[in-house]
Amino acid sequence: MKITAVDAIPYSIDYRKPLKFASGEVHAAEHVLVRVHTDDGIVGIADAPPRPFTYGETQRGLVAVIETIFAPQVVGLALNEREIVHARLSRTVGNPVAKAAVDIAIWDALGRTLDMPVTDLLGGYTDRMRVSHMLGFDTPEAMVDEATRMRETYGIDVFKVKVGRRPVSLDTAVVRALREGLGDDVELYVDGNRGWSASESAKAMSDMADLGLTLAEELCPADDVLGRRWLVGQLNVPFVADESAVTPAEVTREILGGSATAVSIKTARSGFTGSTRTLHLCEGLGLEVVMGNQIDGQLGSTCTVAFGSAFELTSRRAGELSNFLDMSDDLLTEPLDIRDGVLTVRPGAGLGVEIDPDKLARYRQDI
Ligand code: MUC
Ligand code: MG
Repeated sequence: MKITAVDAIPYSIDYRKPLKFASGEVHAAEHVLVRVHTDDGIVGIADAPPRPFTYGETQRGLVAVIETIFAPQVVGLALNEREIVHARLSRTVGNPVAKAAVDIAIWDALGRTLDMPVTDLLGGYTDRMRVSHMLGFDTPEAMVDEATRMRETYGIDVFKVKVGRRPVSLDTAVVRALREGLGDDVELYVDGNRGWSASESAKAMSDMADLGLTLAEELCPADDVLGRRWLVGQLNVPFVADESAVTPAEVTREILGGSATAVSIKTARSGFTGSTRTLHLCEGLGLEVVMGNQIDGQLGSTCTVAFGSAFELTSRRAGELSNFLDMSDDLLTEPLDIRDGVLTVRPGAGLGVEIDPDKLARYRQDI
């Protein structure tokens, strides 16, 4: 049960089509595979997707901080000493994706050691989540076509629409076209990645008031403290804190400050341990939560569905679980399968998935 080594392996897999949004764009999954080895010969895995435009972490930075700072802090600990792991990693400010991957790989190793699925260790509430698909910037026609294809092929009927361009009419036209093209049965919500000002956000939400949106996420920066509070106070849908509220302390600050009324939980940046803490805080505060997507591959999406299915509150809403569909390939031996708009948890010990060694050899960038 003792951790003997932690590897951080950079790899790159191209996207078939890039995902574009207000704070950046992603053309390739330049991620890091993290492996935690134990003295029993168990190997736990996790994916670390750097998002430089959001958190300042890069692929090379992830490898460096894991190898030089975090690995030495956890080697020698037992897999079940998770609170000690959390306390040691928390000494370092920032680096959320690097810490999350180390945490998740330890949970996976623990599940494999105990021969139990991680989702059952976490909570075991259900074994599935409805899927929400995230639509990146494009023309109204292309975005309606993509949503239609997702509905026809995978049964997905919940869509998060990226907004935050200028003029705001570029995006409000897209959301209107989606509502008209897909009808009233689909759920639509918007995510601005801080692209608009508070007044632009208010104008856009008022222009879209007849479109039945269910959530608005990070439309303007939380650092525009009074503007954001003014905006959130006038909306009649929950306002989701995503990149502004990564830790429980940040959630507390943003919610009590009136900057948000709901929270996006992303296992890619708070692991299973941090995500559990945030979730329980949200329960205590009576907040809605969304299981978000950090533009995850299949391993990351496996983690999101394992966590989201484990708890009642996280499984209420559709989770953002489908962006891996835009990747040209993946590392898993068996691809994830979205059917009838649902992704089920993989049965089996730990996360229940395996890395294909040939694919890792093809895509790794360190040899
Ligand atoms: C999201 O919900 O914002 C885009 C940037 C990022 O860090 O995550 C994605 C999705
Ligand atoms: Mg977001």
